[in-house]
Amino acid sequence: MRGATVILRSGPGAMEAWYMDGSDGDQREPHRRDPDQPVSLETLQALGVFHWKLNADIYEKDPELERIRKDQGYSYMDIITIRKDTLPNYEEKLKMFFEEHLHLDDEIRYILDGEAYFDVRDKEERWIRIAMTKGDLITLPAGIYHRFTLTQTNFTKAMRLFVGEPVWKAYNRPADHFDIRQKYLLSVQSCGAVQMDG
Ligand code: KMT
Ligand code: NI
Repeated sequence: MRGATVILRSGPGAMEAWYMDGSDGDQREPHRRDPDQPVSLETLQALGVFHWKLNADIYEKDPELERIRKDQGYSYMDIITIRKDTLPNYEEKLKMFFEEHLHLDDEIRYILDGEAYFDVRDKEERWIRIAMTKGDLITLPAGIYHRFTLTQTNFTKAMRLFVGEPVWKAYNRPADHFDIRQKYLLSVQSCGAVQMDG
């Protein structure tokens, strides 16, 4: 059961998320609204987005990570370092990652170093920016529209996890004809939780 082991955290050190302003300009900037409009972990959960905070310093033999991988069936993992001098076709890949897209499977990423933003669409199509720093593990459900960018530090090292043989194929929006997209929409509709920060 995916949500069963989620630990809700608040206060300093918690993963932060906020509604984005609509401005153009550098995708690596925070794009917070003025005044700031934070988004809670509960709101993210209602969208099917789950989060764990782990100790990335011990990722190579972390019993908590092992337990999550076992519980969730994340049999596959690799590590991607996104930085100009280490990633082949860096510019092209970053451009691709920032195109609004979905996958037919969950996207699971664990930030081992550096930082990154994952943007997800909420039910009203607004962009929520999720600020990921070292130790944040996130799961985006299959069928959710999202995108990825580096921050102004231009560096992240991330573990990619997957259930079984990985499929990285991204379908750029519009991709509403996929069953998984319709299934996703139904799954968020049935969550009738009251949102305090929407
Ligand atoms: C995706 O599909 O959005 C990505 O793989 C993002 C980059 S991996 C840290
Ligand atoms: Ni993706």
